[in-house]
Amino acid sequence: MIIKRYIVNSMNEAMTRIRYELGKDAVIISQRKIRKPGFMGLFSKKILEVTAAVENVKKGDEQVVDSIEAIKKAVESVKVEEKKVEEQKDEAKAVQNSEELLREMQDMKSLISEMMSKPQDKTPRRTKLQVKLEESDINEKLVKKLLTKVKAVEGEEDELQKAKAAIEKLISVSKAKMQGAVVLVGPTGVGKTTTIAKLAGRLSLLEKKTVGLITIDTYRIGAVEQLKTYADIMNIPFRVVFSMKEMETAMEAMKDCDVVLIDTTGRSCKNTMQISELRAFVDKVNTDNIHLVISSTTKNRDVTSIIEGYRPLNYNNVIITKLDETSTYGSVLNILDAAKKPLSFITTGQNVPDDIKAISAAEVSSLILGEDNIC
Ligand SMILES: Nc1nc2c(ncn2[C@@H]2O[C@H](COP(=O)(O)OP(=O)(O)OP(=O)(O)O)[C@@H](O)[C@H]2O)c(=O)[nH]1
Ligand SMILES: [Mg+2]
Repeated sequence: MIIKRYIVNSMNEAMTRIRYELGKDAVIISQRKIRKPGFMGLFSKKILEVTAAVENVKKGDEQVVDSIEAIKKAVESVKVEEKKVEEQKDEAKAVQNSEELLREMQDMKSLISEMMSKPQDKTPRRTKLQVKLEESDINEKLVKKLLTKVKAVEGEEDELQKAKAAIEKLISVSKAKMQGAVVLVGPTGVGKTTTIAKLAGRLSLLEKKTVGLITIDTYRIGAVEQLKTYADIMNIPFRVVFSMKEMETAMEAMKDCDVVLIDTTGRSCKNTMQISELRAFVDKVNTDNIHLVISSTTKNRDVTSIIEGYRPLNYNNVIITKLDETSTYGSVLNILDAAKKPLSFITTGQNVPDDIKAISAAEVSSLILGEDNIC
């Protein structure tokens, strides 16, 4: 007897193959619906397993051997089938496990995002005043200092008024007179020359003082045309000095001027050589009217290195420029607090001689707190 198993899509297909392979005498001994073996079989439609048998036409021993072989094969195929069913069960289990894992991960994910979106209760809430001070770009250290001061003040007035008073107390303005030699030092491009031109214009045109201009240009950069042009327009004496000797002669030549404004070329505050060279010139001038010029647009982080880098020049005033280029004025406070020197002027634009003024501590405070602005 020959027994053979067929995996087919339909009974028709089974019949055709059985007829062809086993002949017309073959009989179907079993049929059942199964799924395709393998992982993908789980998701496909069922197929048919048909087992058919036919009497062997061979005779004698041969027939016996064939029958035994056929039975062995049938047993084997049943075993294989059972193994496949077991494997399918395992795969189904694995799928179920990974689905569970996925669900757990999704739960965790939504839990985390829920936690992230909730306000962190541990960090103390920022008060309105703190937000205002921080938004004006006052540095962290000063914001803390101001908040402590505001808290310490007793009285009815609101926090903003207390803060305004506290800021005012931190600011000192200069009473320096524009008399004798006045030196401007500071980083490149902050507006030293423009400020000198503005001062020269005001002093000579409005205050009717006699003014002299000197530029210290040890590097012979030739960046003196700018000031020379202003000097020519205002009809005031102008000298460029390249050496200590020339410095002496220039000062001597202008000794009758009410004010001698001395411009310097920008130096890197990190280059101590350049700074000490400049110091020699400034010492020669022998004045206590030295102004550090610094821009209000200077990054907080750079303020300290500029303030400290120019310290050897013994500046005793600070001029803050380009207030028209910023919308927050906290940097004014940062600069003055770091320098511990009074503010002599602020500049508010490129127009010579208009865009310069001396400003009171109360006005600076109003600017910082947004009660006033420059433009
Ligand atoms: N917006 C604005 N620009 C200014 C102000 N002051 C100066 N500037 C401009 O800044 C640029 C540099 O000005 P300078 O006066 O040449 O600067 P400096 O400090 O003399 O520069 P160095 O001589 O190179 O060290 C120029 O384009 C000026 O017009 C200001 O108050 N506001
Ligand atoms: Mg200049």
